[in-house]
Amino acid sequence: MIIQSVNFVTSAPKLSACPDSAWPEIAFAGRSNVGKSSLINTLLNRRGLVRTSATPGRTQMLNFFAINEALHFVDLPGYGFARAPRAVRDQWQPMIRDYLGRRQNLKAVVWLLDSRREPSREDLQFLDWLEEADRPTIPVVTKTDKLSRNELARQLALIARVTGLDRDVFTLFSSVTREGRAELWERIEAAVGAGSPADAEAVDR
Ligand SMILES: Nc1nc2c(ncn2[C@@H]2O[C@H](COP(=O)(O)OP(=O)(O)OP(=O)(O)O)[C@@H](O)[C@H]2O)c(=O)[nH]1
Ligand SMILES: [Mg+2]
Repeated sequence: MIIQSVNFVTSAPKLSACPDSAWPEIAFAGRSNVGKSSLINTLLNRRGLVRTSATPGRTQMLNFFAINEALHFVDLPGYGFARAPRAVRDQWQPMIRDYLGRRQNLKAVVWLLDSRREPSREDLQFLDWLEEADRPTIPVVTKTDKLSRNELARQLALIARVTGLDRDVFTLFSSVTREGRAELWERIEAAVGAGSPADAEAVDR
């Protein structure tokens, strides 16, 4: 995909506040600090577009971005941030489950796991919700630059075992080295269903 325009659209606190749009939509989910915002910025070649921060859990809403006036990316609020205020945590689960279960134009969820961590109870719960909602899922392992190839192979085996997924389903990604960027774009384009083979090769590198 050649990226001609990227615009922030809105932050929605619940499903009913999401943009009324027929554009296909791709959501990005994972625990707080897993690297969602960094990954979206890397995909879009826009360094500061999606706010990345060292303070986990700041983004508590569904953040919509318009790509080429044809596609929405949604940065979902991260889970696993125990210190968020109680009221915020109580709202999070119904908001996310509503969105996953009922958002019509949602084509796939890019699900991020940190390469250095064992998947948590919350990661596995989120995977259950994706399966319940019957959403196409694109699993990604992030921050691969932080591990040696040996360590990465070991972690990938652990992640595959704990999630019950085949290790080949994970795209390895780094926002530092940009490893995995082209592969992830291909998977996103396949999910959106837009891509002729020519389109897929035109990924903006
Ligand atoms: N080395 C390395 N650091 C990364 C990578 N991706 C993200 N980070 C760092 O990890 C921290 C969290 O990244 P974010 O992209 O803000 O993570 P997030 O999932 O959006 O976090 P929340 O919005 O708080 O849930 C930041 O300090 C990033 O610079 C990566 O691929 N490699
Ligand atoms: Mg973020």
